[in-house]
Amino acid sequence: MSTSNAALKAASSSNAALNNWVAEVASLTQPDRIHWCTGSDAENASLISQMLASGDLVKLNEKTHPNCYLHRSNPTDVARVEHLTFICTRNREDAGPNNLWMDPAEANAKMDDLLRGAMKGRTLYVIPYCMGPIDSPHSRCGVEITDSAYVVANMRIMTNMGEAALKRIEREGTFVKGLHSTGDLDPKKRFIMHFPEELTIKSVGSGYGGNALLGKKCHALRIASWQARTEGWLAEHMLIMGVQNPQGQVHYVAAAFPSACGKTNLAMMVPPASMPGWKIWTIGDDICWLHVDSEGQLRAINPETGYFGVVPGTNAKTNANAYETIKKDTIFTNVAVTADNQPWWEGLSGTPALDWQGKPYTGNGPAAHPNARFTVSAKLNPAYSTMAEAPEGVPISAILFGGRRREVPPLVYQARDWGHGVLVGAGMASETTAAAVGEVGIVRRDSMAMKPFCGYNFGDYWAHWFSFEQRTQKLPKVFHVNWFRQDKNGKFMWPGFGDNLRVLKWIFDRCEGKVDAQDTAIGYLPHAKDLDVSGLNLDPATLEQLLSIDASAWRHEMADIGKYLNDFGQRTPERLREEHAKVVKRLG
Ligand code: GTP
Ligand code: SPV
Ligand code: MN
Repeated sequence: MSTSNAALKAASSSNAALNNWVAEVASLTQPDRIHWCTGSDAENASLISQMLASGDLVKLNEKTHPNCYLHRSNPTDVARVEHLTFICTRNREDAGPNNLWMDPAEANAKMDDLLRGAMKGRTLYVIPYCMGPIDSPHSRCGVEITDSAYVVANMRIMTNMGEAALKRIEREGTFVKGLHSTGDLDPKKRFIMHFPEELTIKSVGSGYGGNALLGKKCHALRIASWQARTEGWLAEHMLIMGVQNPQGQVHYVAAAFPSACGKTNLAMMVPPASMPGWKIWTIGDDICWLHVDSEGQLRAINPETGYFGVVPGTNAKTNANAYETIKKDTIFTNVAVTADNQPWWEGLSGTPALDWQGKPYTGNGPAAHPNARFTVSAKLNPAYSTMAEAPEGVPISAILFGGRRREVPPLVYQARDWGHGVLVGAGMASETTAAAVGEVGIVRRDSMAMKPFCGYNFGDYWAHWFSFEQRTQKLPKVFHVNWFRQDKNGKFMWPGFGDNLRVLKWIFDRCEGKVDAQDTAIGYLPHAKDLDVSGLNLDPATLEQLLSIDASAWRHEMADIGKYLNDFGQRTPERLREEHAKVVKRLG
């Protein structure tokens, strides 16, 4: 069958640019069929049964986990691949030392070679999607072309996918182009390429999460951060949550933690029993688009409609809301299963029968992959806030930065002002996790938790953050948190999870101007008496350690940050060096 004819016949949009692009891609990739996704229930049901037949999905126990499925990815394809992810700008400097770079012409040629004939025997799916509420001026649309039914099923949960998005694209005329093929899963032929100047993404050779669901990290962070810089807003790797006190007052908080460092858990947390009347509302768990409104208020929307969350560790104690949420209508990727076909992972009781690769579990190593994930609609979360659908977004009172650090950063501290806050975010570091391929537990700088996701030079990005001082007088307060301090025996010193609300309460009170703080060289720290530890079995010495700073360790930290800032040469804003110098001076 002639695919170019098929493409033209299948054209089902009034946008000529979109039809032409689909036809072009079809003639390059040579699919057997073209399917324009509508997002309907019937379409989803048909894709699911197709994937059950092909073995791409396994049905889980219908009694305990209704409408839940397991996808086992290729064992070489279980996480993001930062070493194969490129930003392809005309000028290399625009991508910056924080990104891998390739010349756009070279990258396009390389990808076209890999894509030629890649969809033979397969269906080419056209997925129109909208990141953000369908009626929000702050939302942005894209179209992903993929040959993976798993990608379609996930994009349906994670984005506003289908007819409404296509209508908006036809009305606006603009969209981000994302071309994805699973290829043959050969890691040597795997690349995730971004062309921010062309608003285009090309991804080949992986079917996994952030590599393949192009609306997520590729569009909503790498391409969107580029657009945001030109248009005057921010696209960030942040959760968004509402914190409500017993009097019913709500402050919205956005928090940037690196991958697998606690965003989903914080955004969905259940308050501890000793804090009655407090309530948490989830707006988003991974991505946040921030803009200044006409009153000068910084507001946030969540561009996603679902969660692609880390499964291991999730249980009724750590994250009861997530645990409840993923009991139905969930796609699990790379979890283990029990003898009666329930999904299983480390952190649950019971025993796994088959590991994440579907092999009998022998007791060696984890049964679920450490980066096993759930995909589930945000609306199933008991803490879901309908404000997640507000076209204008929610007003942000505080921004949190945080990493996974055994030592150095205290439990919480507050930046003196926005300028100092930019330094705190830029200087952030965290231990690497299983969310990306590579060694785990290595401390690295991860500015604003955007190291893998900023689509342009970090130097320019920091300058863009500073520019918000000129855009408004009403900027949120900035904090740094660290739930991951360890004692000499490698034990976490802070209980974390729901008990993190104790820290949020202090932050809440700082926003209200209700509590004072210790003025230290690195910023404002809580007085021990102001942190509510009632009902916690925390010895005073541990608390003291969590809330103090070691000047010598901090001098090292600041020296290391100074070196890091120098890596960006001329592009590092002078202002950032000044903020850095101020802290160095205060440390003496
Ligand atoms: P991405 O989806 O990769 O961006 O990650 P995330 O930031 O949403 O991380 P998530 O909330 O899924 O947490 C990842 C891991 O950190 C899980 O194994 C959690 O159990 C663990 N974790 C989360 N919060 C805490 C905490 O407060 N304390 C401790 N000790 N571990 C935590
Ligand atoms: C992350 O790695 O930060 C994730 C998962 O949220 S992925 O979608 O694979 O990027
Ligand atoms: Mn993430």
